[in-house]
Amino acid sequence: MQQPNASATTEATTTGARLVVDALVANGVERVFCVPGESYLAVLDSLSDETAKIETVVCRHEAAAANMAEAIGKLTGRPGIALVTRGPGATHASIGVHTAFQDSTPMILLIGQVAREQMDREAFQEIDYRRMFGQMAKWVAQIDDARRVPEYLSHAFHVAMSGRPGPVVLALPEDMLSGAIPASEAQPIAPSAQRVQASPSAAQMERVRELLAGAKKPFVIAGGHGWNPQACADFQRFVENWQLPVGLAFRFQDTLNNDHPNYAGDVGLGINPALAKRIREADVLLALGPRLGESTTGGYTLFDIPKTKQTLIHVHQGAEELGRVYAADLPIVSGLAEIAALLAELPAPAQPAWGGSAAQAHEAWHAWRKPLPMPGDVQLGEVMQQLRARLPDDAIVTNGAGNYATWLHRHFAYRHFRSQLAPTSGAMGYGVPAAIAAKSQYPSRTVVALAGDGCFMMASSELATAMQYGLNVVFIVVNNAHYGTIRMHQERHYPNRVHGTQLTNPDFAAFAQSFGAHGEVVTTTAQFAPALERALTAGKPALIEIRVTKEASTPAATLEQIREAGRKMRGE
Ligand SMILES: Cc1ncc(C[n+]2csc(CCOP(=O)(O)OP(=O)(O)O)c2C)c(N)n1
Repeated sequence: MQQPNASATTEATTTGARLVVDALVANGVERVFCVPGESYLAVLDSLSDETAKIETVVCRHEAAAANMAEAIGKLTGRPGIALVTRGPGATHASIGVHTAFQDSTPMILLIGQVAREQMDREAFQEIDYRRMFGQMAKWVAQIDDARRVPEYLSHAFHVAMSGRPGPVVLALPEDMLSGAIPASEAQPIAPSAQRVQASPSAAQMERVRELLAGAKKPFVIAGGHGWNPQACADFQRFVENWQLPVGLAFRFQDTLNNDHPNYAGDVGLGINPALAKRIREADVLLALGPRLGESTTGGYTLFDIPKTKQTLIHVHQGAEELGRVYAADLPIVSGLAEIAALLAELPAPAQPAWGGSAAQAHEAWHAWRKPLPMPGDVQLGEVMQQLRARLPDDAIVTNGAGNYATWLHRHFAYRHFRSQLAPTSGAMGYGVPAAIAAKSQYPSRTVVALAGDGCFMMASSELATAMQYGLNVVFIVVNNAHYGTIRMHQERHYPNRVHGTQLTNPDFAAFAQSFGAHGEVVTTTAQFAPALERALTAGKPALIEIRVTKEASTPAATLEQIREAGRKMRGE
């Protein structure tokens, strides 16, 4: 007698969760960062079958998990993956998505969503992520049909890495993840996604050559996401052949070795006035990769809007970014590796009219790097130079937002591609998780997280994550017992009316020790180098608290001077 449904009972089944994990494996994902939630238990369960291929790094806060995924995207050029629960988890994680968007970083945020049958009732922790992340993500989708998981994941990887890279958010309804479906009905898993980028045309390259060859005072600003070691090497060859001075866009200071004789400094917040002058006076400007956003243009003051005085060649990976603020004379949509390879071969004039200007610009950078004396017993500029002298060239140094970072940007020199992890979005709380992610990705590289006391406390619970996974990051906390950047603005606009910027802090060394990490305090410049040595050789995560005075507001100004400058500005 024939058995009813014999084939159905024996047919292999799969789940949405299994297909999600299969797609991660197919894309070579090595680790995911998460805070668990009941909404995506099925994904955790599938991940538990793949521990040989994918490490699950469990974090203490979703902001940190998302920042870690973002940092992996910055470091590797392939999307970092964060997994969070619905509502509260997704809202916490949103800062990492915002940073990935502003920094053009490939990243995928996977969110457990309420079950399909509960949707649109404002069920427990329900959010419509398409609306929530609409402006913040490059693409947001919800996968309602488990059979189509392979298609959505493949698209997510492609979108995150291609054109102008960015974050993708995928909402995964709980029952879609856990319900069994016949394996034969599911789409096959796509092969690993490839980055899709345009290349410039031969005519465009010829025009680049003509414009540069006709220049008297050309200048290059390089940066943006999308470089790789080969692209950087090609770029270096190009600027050497053409003897061009090079500035690096805000927080993309590791695109060219800063010790290179053509390096002119960073084009970011607190720019060297001599460099700003050089850029303003340039006749041909090649912007290679950066967006020319607010921080790279001195708050949109470096160039005329919409038509720059300089002949502008703007190369960007996304067409939508060209002409956004500045109407370029020669806009080029291209991947950076693609154009760098062609630039390396671009025939250069034997005796360029601007010969010697790169050397002058580099000299000016050296002068700018010399630390100025600051109030108090710790000279942060010298500390940054000591840090540079002790760290290997490929060490990764991370930071978040705060005036403390201006000493790093000004006095430290980045010598290796992707040795800087810092948010152009200006997000506090980034440096600590980014450093932990970097150490998990490159265990043999030295990783240092520089943070202000405010910045550090936004992610300090992740010390537990560093301990849990044996990730020996050195955390340096510059403690001035206030939100110094905001106090600076406060003194400038509302002199002597200090409100909402004071902080009472823990004993940071004891705090680190309570996690089992090494911790110590530095109160003079001379104490830093030996403390760094002990931290680097502690054999466990280590924290150095550097106590500085509030008066040391920026590398060039005291609070008192800022207050006075504010008064003058208002004509008081
Ligand atoms: C997530 C986030 N919240 C608030 C701000 C606004 N903000 C910018 S810098 C800053 C103070 C940073 O303080 P701290 O880390 O102690 O560094 P400091 O400026 O004192 O060197 C604040 C509150 C921000 N950029 N990011």
